[in-house]
Amino acid sequence: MTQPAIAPFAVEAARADFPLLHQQINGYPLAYLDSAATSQKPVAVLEVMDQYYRTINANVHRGVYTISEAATAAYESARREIGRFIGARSAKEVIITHGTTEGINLVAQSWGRANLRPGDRILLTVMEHHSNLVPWQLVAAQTGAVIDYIQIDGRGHLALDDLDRLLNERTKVVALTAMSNVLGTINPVREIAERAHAAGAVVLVDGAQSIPHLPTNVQELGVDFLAFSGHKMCGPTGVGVLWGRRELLEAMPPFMGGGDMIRRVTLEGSSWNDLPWKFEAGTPPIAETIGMAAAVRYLQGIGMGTIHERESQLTTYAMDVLSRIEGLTIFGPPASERGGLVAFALQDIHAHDVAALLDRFGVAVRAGHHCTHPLHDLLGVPATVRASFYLYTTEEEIDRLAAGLLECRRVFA
Ligand code: 7TS
Repeated sequence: MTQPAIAPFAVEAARADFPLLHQQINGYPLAYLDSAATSQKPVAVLEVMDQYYRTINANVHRGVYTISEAATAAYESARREIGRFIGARSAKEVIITHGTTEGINLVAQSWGRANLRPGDRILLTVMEHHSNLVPWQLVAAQTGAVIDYIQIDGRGHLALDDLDRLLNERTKVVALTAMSNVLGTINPVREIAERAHAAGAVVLVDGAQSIPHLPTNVQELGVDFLAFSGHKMCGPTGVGVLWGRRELLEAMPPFMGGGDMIRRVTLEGSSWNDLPWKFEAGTPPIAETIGMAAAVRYLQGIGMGTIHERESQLTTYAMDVLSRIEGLTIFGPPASERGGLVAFALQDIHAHDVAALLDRFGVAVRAGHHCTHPLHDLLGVPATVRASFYLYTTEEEIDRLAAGLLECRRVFA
């Protein structure tokens, strides 16, 4: 019996959902290859946000009038939808933040200051984005805790042998990215979480790069905190989620003080609201949260498994095409072991020169250290060029990247 053919991914149909993609830049069709920095937004998200502002815009949790109640209902329903998307047991565990960075700072300051003592260890990895390094450096300085780092091996994987050496009863927290924004490495979060828990540590995962691209279930991952951003997953900027285990969140003090996060305030002191509002001081990003839920529905409509498969195809294709360019060095593991991005250096041509020349052909890539100084120190380069893909990326755009790189070599080398 023959296997049923797998339908090819309908990339043109997906592209039709993203108005921004259909424009010319410098006389060429835009090839947007910077989705790891921020993704483009489908009409479904734009329309939901427009509709919110046109019909029910009002502050939440305050008014007793009709449109304020509608805004509150839409905001709370969006929270539940985003929670279900990651397998949260309860919407109480879903804290709306302004993005991944805020979520990690929340845990470092609230959980960290309450739980870390001098000499306690914080375990990070050298491939972390600055937003999963600096908040821990701040809380280490405040509490006297010490940071250890898991190194990476020559293939760009975490050196898990380090775990045996570095994990011990002083390790109170392990914080790591599920997917590197430079190497593309997909980390074995579940295995690390099991080992961290066995040593008595809590585990925070930076899901900024993984949530938009990989199916994720927090119960299966077995972690304690997960932070991610709306804007990298087809949603708007200015909104994100911190998911945390209820027992941990219940025990944590507030991160910021202000309206909405309190139960009662007197001139002598205050008591706190219930979860999740205890951590949501001030007016939340209402339209953005509703937009983020629309992005979740959009991604689910396509299917996270389908998105991951399509990106694997694109990454395999890109690594094949790029590896044929003489003088080009790709950093990180093989295509089968990474998410949809490729960072590279082209001879010793500066990454910014490469990106600027590519822009002349309408090809948008990111150049720089991508907020990972320690990782670039380790790679021994000041900057890399990064092309990153999403469900709307085409092979033709990757071909244009490659053609632009050949032109770079001709111009600069
Ligand atoms: N963690 C990782 C792994 C990231 O890639 C990013 C953003 C963040 C955290 C921070 O997310 P934010 O939404 O709070 O800013 N990464 C990138 C990037 O690679 N290029 O631009 C932003």
